Amino acid sequence: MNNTELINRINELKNKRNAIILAHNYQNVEVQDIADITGDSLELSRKASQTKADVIVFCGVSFMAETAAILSPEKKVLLPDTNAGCPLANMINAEDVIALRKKYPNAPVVSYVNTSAAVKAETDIACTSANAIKVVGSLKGKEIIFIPDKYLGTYVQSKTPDKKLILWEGYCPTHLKILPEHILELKNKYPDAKVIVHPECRTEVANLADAALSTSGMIKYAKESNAKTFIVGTEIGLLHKLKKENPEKTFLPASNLAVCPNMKLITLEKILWSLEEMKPEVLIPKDIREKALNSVNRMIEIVA
Ligand code: CIZ
Repeated sequence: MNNTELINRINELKNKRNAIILAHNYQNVEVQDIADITGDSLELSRKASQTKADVIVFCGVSFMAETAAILSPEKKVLLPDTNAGCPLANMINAEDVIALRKKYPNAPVVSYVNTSAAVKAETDIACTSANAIKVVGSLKGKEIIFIPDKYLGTYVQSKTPDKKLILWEGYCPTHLKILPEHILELKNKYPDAKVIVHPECRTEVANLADAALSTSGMIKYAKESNAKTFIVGTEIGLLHKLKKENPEKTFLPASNLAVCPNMKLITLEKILWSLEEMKPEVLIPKDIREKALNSVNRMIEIVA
């Protein structure tokens, strides 16, 4: 089947199943183009939960599909490739969180959305890169356990000096591929360009940026800025949406190496198979889902 045939068949099945297709900002271009909604993981999961769809096809990685399942227990959530995991999320498990709590009994646990449902179930409150500073700032007490991304944690710490964050040694291998020399080289060539990077980047990279922002934050910044050229330090999939929404502006990837191999596992063929067979389904045990929902809802209450 060629792409047009694949897309026609996907659309037929999508209507038959009353399904909605969500694509994360880091997805393959052709997947973003057929999605009903594109965005960051929380935005996608929240918007999908407000629809009447019976089925969510989540084109992203597993923790994102789990977040959708946490917020939409009455819907069937499909992740077209079960190998689409997240190395950062896999760097911490529920037992690690329990051990951290024992070591720091008075410190609340904030977990970045890039964690499994089982980890979220053991934490007090979730956060995204867009709201982490607000979430941390809302908590009482000085010591706060922040998991699992040490670079996002370091960035949040720099913005919340009255708190003491206890960090976990987690990192995103894709964002670590962006090096300070990549930014400096491009900045040298395009001195008027604005540098926007994701806070999962190395601290030396974040320190060179005009702004460290989530993917949704970068989309907003690019739209509102008067600058004509942007050096973008995140997974290169985001450039598709930036270019589409701002055709008169230029977006340069900080590094072409910043490609998440897990995100790119989702293809049109796999979306079609998923809709044909109605699997692989994301299933979360009820007790874990309910506890994880508490930590997600606490975040939503703070940022809503
Ligand atoms: O929450 C998300 O979608 C992630 C992992 C990144 C972002 O900034 O959108």
